[in-house]
Amino acid sequence: MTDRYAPKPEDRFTFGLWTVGNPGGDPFGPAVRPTQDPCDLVRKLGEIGAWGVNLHDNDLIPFDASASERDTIVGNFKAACEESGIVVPMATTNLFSHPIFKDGAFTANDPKVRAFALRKTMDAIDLGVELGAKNFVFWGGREGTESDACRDPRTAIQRFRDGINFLCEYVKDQGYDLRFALEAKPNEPRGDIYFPTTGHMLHFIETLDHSEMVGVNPEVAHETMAGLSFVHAVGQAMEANKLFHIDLNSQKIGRYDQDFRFGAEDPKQALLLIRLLEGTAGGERWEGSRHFDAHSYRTEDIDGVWDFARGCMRTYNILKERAQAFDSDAEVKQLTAEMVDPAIDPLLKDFSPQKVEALRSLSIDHDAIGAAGMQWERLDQILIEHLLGAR
Ligand code: GLT
Ligand code: MN
Ligand code: MN
Repeated sequence: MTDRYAPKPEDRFTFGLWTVGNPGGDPFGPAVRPTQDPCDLVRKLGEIGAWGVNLHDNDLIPFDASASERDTIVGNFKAACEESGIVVPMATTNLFSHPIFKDGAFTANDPKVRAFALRKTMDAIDLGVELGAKNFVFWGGREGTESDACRDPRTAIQRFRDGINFLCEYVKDQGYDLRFALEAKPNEPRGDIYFPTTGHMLHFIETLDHSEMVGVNPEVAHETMAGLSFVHAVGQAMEANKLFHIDLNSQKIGRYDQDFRFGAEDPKQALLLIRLLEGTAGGERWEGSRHFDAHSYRTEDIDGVWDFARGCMRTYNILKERAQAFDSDAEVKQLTAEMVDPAIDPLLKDFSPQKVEALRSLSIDHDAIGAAGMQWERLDQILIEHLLGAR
């Protein structure tokens, strides 16, 4: 019997080398799993049905590697990807682990640090393009403060803009086909990180010299840490044509960045997210990678890591089926049918003095409208029943 939830290449599921390779260390204890060879990770990803793998420069190439060591490592990695049918759709730079970045990379006060960050990122861009990446992520984990006495936040924003503008020009100058995706996070590892939410990033992007090359990479856990609706953030990014990449995982509100298995904490929100991405309620399907930026619990050994990875993909496909069932439910269609009033709708946009008059002369029974129930309780119960497989 075929498993209808089995991942297929067209599902476009991707994992980071840093996700399935996460050895389980945390601020209170060391690694609990052995370091895995990136080529082995890629082979295993191919085996379990993933489509792609994403990486930071230093997930593959050690920070201090020589040019010839780098070339050997990259050659072996490319061969492993080809053998396994795995692509590399996204790459990024590690601008957070080395102590030089302890007070930021592009926003650091020391120009030498900012120069080092630009150099390292250009190298990582070259690597990403060599591996076939079309998206390049910027997660500024160290771009923030504990004490704002050290820097005017306006200066930090200007420096970050200078850095991204410089790198956009680098990409153009090299003739690369590459876009940037900016990833927000409110805090951790810094006390506060600049551009804490996807909304902040969306505004910042509009101030760039080549804003058309730059979009966002929202992450479930990061938006949830900020206490915000991930579905709304992704919806706003999609509406602006700025959803370039997405980090799927799960997270309890108000905690550290948990990066749990997709769907583990809030399956209802995960279903609503998939509904948006897959366009089951109407609207265009989003065609990018379904990237899992998550890792296995620290309680697990290597087998548990692959249970985790299979679980991310399986939950996505189960919830996709549930979202399709919900949106083809006749009662849902009836409850959510768009209310159209040809006499009123044209008055609601494109100002004219005549429309002001027409709006003022409309007869609207506000008390009757205010008294009528919306039936969203009924609608949400139907959603829950689809989610639980009871309908
Ligand atoms: C790091 C972070 C993630 C980012 C990765 C890309 S690195 O694991 O926690 O949210 O997406 O830099
Ligand atoms: Mn992320
Ligand atoms: Mn995270």
